[in-house]
Amino acid sequence: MPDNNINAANENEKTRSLQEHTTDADGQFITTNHGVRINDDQNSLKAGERGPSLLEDFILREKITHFDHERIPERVVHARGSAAHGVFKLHTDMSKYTKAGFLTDTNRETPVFVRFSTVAGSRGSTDLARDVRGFAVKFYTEEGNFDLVGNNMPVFFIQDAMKFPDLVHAVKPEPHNEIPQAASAHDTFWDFISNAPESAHMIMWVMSDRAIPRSLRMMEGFGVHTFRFVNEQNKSCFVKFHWKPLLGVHAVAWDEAQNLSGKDSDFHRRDLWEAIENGDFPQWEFGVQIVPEEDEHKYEFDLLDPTKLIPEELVPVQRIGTMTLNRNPDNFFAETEQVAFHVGHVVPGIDFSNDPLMQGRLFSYTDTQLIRLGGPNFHEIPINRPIAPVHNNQRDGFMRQTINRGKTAHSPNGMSGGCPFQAGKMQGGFTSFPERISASKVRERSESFFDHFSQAKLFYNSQSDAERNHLTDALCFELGKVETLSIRERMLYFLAQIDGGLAAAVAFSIGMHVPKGLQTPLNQVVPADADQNRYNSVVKEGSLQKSAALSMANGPKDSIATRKIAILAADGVDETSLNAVKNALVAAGAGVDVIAPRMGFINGEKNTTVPVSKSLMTVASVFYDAVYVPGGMNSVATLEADADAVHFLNEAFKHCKAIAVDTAAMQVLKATYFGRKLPEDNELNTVLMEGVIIDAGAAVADKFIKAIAQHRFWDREKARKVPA
Ligand code: HDD
Repeated sequence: MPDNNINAANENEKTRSLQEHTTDADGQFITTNHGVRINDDQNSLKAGERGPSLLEDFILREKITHFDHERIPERVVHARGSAAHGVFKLHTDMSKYTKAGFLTDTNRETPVFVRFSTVAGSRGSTDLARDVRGFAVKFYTEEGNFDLVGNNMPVFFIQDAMKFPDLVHAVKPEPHNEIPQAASAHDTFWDFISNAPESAHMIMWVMSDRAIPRSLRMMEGFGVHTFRFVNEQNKSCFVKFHWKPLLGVHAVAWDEAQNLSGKDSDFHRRDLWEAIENGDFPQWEFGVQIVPEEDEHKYEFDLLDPTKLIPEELVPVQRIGTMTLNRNPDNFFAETEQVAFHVGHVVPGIDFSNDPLMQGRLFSYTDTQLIRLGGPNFHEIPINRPIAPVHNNQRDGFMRQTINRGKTAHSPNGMSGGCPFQAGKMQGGFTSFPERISASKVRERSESFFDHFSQAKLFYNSQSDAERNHLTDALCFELGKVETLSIRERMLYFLAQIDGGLAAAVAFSIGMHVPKGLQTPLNQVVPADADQNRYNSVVKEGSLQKSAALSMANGPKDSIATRKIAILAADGVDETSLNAVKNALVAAGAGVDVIAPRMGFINGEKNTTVPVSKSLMTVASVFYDAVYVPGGMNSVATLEADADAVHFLNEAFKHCKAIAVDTAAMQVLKATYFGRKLPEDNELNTVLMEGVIIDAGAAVADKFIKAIAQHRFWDREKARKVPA
């Protein structure tokens, strides 16, 4: 087959393998699982119309039995998730570093399946929890599946997999009463953290707005660990993987997140689904940071320590390809729920490092699939099947689907001519990088892992003022919910190692003082490896003080593509302005909803009808990125008197969103908390009214579009006076 056909064929291969297992009931008769047509699926078999049901009713028994067994255990972590199919297209050949085909052949398109998730909550929990987001990508490459099982944060809480069950037990709902769901704001989590100074850097990330993304489409992704690339000459280098979203990295406000959790706990899932249905395919650039093998010990941190990142100022991220998510799953359970990722799914050209967190993960993922998916044949579930052919002597087990022909299931064999053959290096067989190791067997952690606070400081110092305020507020919220005083105290001591001002601000909010030393000797409650000395690690001289890449404020802000804009209107609206602004927003790539007190249609002041997308009863400003109020005397009079409409604007203002108001709709603005102050309050006008655009008719559109592209006007929070 010519080369270009191979790519198309492979891309189709995955779709075909899924389609072979897809059924569509259109125009079909209902049958039992064994293919017998059913003539009545609504009534059980009874002895007489009013008599008892009969045991012989195999149709009833099959239906109920299958139903009784519908649930499988949810993932022990990352239970709540949403996924999509897509394609990865390489644009920069990486053969200098790796022999992985999907990273060397720029003509290939590699099918992918990506699952995003929260970590702590159960399967039905809210999308908007303050949490890390999982970002797991399965590449169906021609040489087998490569899973990049990462997160939207580049570091992790702990350095050794040995501590993972403790971390997870601590963050999950407390065992006695199973409270709280999908939240880290409780005693056990902070008890663990306060005793694990290695988590300092990750805590900065989790308390930052990265933990409350605006959209799954607007998150970065990271492979977290240092991996190895291995090229054809068997030369290796270290590599960190990155995903950079083309839509930029954006977050919601914490108050908004909490509000959304009640109003639409599927907010992220819906957003991803709808974007793909609308053809607004989310895209990420795939990036790599390459570190030559000889530079392994060049940095102040250890490349094997998963609580550290490599600042982009030290090693730039090279963008090498683009991932596009272009198809929603057909069936949530079959695909999103049954997909099984594993850090150990690598292909020739990619290898592991000795990061002790990664090493533990190499065991955990297959083990968890065995219990979650019920046996060793989960690789046969359509979503997990590679497009590369599978041949080996593994056999049988629960739910085996492959029908292996022939007499042999052993190797070496003569009976089958030695098949399946081992693939030598020239035939693409996987060979582990022959890293030289000479060491004693110890349960120890390397000294090079002991600096816990330098990068926590780096992160904190790299944030914009607004981001730092949000991070501080998040800690005040979380520790404010902690009931045990000694935990709060330890946390204040912990925070003081990162930034004195941060610790003082949190201490003030939770009504305590930052302790000078630790009141509770840690070695009484935790093993020696968390002793007080480890809290006192010093930022090394000459360290990088700031890294621009760590702040979301530095991201691109030049597009309103796929943003959701609300237009508030009622009967009598000035439809000319409404349509002009709406058309301009749509032309710039945004989605627009006309929202009115009731659904159906409203009449414009020129007597044309305007279709209504949603009623004020069913939506809220938290579903939108910005809001516009056109003129029209009757519409304005109605909205001014409508508490929901006024609340909509107040809330949008509180959450620092762009707001546009026609000069003919000033009455509505005046009915709001912030608009009431307009005429006399100049101090508010400058900072706080940034992002509030007042103009006549279509003239609003240009300024409004520029404002929406800014995402948020966080400076408004300085006043902290806005109720909503
Ligand atoms: Fe994990 C799931 C990411 C550390 C054990 N993990 C899971 C998922 C993601 C991550 C994205 C969900 C995959 C999906 O969508 O199905 N995990 C991470 C990252 C880590 C990490 C980025 C640190 C860098 N994980 C980690 C450790 C262990 C595990 C240290 C155990 C030693 N993770 C699991 C698991 C899960 C899992 C128990 C639960 C469900 C699953 O694997 O399939 O095996």
